[in-house]
Amino acid sequence: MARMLPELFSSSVITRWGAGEPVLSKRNIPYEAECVFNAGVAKYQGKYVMVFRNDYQFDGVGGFGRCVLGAAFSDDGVSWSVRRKPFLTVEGLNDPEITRVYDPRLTVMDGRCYMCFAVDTRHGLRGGIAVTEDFESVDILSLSAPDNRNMVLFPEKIGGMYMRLERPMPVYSRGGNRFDLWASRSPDLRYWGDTSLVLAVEDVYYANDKIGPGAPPIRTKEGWLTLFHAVDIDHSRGKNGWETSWQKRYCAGVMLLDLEDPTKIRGLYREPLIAPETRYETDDGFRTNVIFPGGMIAENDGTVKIYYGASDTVECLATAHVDDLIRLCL
Ligand code: BMA
Repeated sequence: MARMLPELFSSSVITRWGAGEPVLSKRNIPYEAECVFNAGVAKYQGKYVMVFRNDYQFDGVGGFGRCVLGAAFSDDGVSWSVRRKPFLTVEGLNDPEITRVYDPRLTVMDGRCYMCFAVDTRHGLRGGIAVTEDFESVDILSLSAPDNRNMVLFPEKIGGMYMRLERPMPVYSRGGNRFDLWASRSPDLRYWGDTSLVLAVEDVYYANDKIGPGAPPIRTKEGWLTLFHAVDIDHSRGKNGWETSWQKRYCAGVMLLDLEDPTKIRGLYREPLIAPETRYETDDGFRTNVIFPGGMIAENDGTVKIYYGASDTVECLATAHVDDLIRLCL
């Protein structure tokens, strides 16, 4: 496919696992699956755990009849063994308002695995926070007011409060699809408030549409290493992927947030961290040119594993050294 303009490139600190081959795709799933992507990943009880989104039953135009969350486990973060049944479905949520559940993000805190996720409901999009012990059932702790999603939890209390990043969608006041990245605090993961703006779309030069959180942040000596997604749109691009009218591009960006007050940005890398470049990212798939980072694992040797959905179709992995990621931001 011809390159999109303006041309955007990944940082040279990024190495794609398998030269951009997926670490998880429909081929790995023991039940009906089509697009397997936008996963949350964490280390939990000595294993890597991944909760991924699986869209299937393509309607031939722009959507899928079904969307479920599946669970997979791994000893090395690369080879995954997928649980035989989906982990969470709309039916499993047992709430007639909810019509779709998607985009899971995992954070381990105090030995428990928390999952943020998005739901479409009959009255708007909501961001949820749940906790699971066994990846078979969840207890829902909170559901936001609509429209809000892309929530991620920090892995510890900060100043005595839980914190999350989130992306509300103010359709009137921002002039359409211009959405920014915000943070809120909570004493108990249930009641959220004290909300403030962290990063606005106009501060990301390679985005002209919207931004939002990506993977849950990880603590480094220089600040909270934080990924986000950043979207640009150009209506002259024409159709890309199987979808009939896809004209957006999603990149992964990186910033460092202040350790004591993560509503303050300590450093922001001005260029994309990961831009769509490989075959799975630009040519193959439902919505091409989408990099959607959802998981980040800091290894003891300084390697950071970054998991991202590619083209809303497969799940890929990139690595970088934590010092290089910090250096980009400062
Ligand atoms: C967003 C979400 C993501 C998806 C992205 C690109 O609005 O639906 O799950 O990856 O669009 O299609």
